[in-house]
Amino acid sequence: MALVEVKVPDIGDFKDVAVIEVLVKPGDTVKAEQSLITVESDKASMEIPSAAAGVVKELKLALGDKVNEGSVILLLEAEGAASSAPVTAPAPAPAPAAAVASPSPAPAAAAPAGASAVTVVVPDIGDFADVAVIELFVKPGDTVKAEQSLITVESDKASMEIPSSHAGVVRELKVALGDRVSKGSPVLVLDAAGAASAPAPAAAAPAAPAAVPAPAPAMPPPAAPVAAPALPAHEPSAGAGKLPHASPSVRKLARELGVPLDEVPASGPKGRITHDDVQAFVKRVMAGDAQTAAAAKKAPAAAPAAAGGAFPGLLPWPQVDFAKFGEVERKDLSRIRKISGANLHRNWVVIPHVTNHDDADITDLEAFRVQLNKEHEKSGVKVTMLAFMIKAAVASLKKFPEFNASLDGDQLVLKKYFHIGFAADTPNGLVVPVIKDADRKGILQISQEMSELAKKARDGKLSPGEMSGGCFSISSLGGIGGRYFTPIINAPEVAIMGVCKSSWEPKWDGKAFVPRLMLPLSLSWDHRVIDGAAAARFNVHFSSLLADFRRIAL
Ligand code: CAO
Repeated sequence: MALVEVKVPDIGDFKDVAVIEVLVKPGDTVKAEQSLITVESDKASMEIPSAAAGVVKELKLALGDKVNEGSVILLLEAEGAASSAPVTAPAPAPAPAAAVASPSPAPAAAAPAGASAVTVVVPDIGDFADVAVIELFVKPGDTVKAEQSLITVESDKASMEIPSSHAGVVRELKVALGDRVSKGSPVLVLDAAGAASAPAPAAAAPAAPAAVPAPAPAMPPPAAPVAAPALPAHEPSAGAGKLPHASPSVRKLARELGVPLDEVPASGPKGRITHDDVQAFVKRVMAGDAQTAAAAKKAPAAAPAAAGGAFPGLLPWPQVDFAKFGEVERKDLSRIRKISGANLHRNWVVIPHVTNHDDADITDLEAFRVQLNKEHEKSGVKVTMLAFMIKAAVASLKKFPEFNASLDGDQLVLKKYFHIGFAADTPNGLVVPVIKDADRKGILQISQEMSELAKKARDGKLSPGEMSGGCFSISSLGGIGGRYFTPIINAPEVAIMGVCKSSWEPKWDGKAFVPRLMLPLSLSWDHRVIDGAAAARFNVHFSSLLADFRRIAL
């Protein structure tokens, strides 16, 4: 065993930056590449990894200290070193992910797109090329300042916020979540403040900074300290469940509001805490919803495999070397699965779910559906049971308004609009496109929209707008099979209808058993908002509408 000084490696343009987080303490065992501290400038933050594995003997800095390349972070009793004399750790072979991805501070370029319109493009972002857009901070109509963050991009090593080159009003977004961008890709078109008579330089012209404000791209925190190839990809990063993963502007917002980031449940990709998460946390606390806040505190940000003990008092997630038992293959989770997984996990943990099961007699409705499809064979529109259920959901929400609601602290937000989401199974995971204003649409129009949205979902082309604003969701496994299940509520909605495959069953009509086509229903509801009696009534009403669809008109 040898004592090793672990120092701040080459961190590019970062000079004299403050230590804002110390992630280890004396006695902790750390792995090589595990994050030790987070440093932050006014524009960016970065986690500094350990150059070696070992046990922390002494911290050589404290919160608030300013550090540079070469500053000593801590003394480590390094694993496997022969000498016991203090030595200086070798410069970490893999540079920290953030430093690898360090963007050059070149100004963002802009190009004119009309009298006063400028196209804000991705500036020189160093080694970042073809990186995914994972957060959009602005929308059309928003007023932005020069240097305000517009989007976050993320590679497999690090993430980075892209700032605006101009102040102005957003006219049009040129990117959507999941799009891939490189230097020069258009981000948005801006009606630039005072830009009408001041033509901006050509796109990607960082050499002409005079006409363009010079926003240095914000420097990212690396996605996780496991970025370096030295560590097996599947190895859970120590303490990953505790390290808040957030961009610099989110950290700044949290500091301004006094929000402890490590207590904020994350909804972003890779367990990233977003602006909305911080705001939602503040709202909950301000509303005094202690129960929700406490539950939210405990909701782990990441998948259980990475959470390892995120629930105090529970055993850590089992770490098993599966290869010991037989051949295995490791596959990264898709982006959609990670996002939906984090949302489903939060909803399951935070919402007190109850599920009521019932059956609807759809004998007559199925006959009508078959006839309708024959009549409209040539139109190319296929009507499935789901379209009728969307209409039945609208009528039921009208009769039971507390199902068309969302909790906001101590208040219930009752919605006067009727946007119905439907779960769609895609090769990359589950998404929930939304049929907007379903109350104003007929069965054929709903069927048509549904098939278009389902196709877009399968092709990975749904826009965020097509997946937002839902009031109530339907999850239909009817095309596949099964009997009943317990769907997870799609927060902030308060109920979801799960549907399985209909089957012919003998039903007693008072004189004889007759064959009836029965549709199994599973309604999950939020017990903070809805009571069991209301849920049973909702199901009975929903079933009665499907049993006799003329009742929809009542
Ligand atoms: N009972 C019996 N048959 C049913 C049925 C039901 N409840 N619902 C649909 N079917 C039939 C359809 O009529 C169709 O039959 P034909 O091919 O003979 O015409 C077949 O099943 C396939 O239907 P579909 O699944 O393509 O169409 P849909 O409108 O019912 O569903 C969509 C569309 C996108 C919702 C669906 O394809 C899908 O992705 N379902 C999975 C949703 C999911 O994963 N939910 C679980 C989420 S976890 O909470």
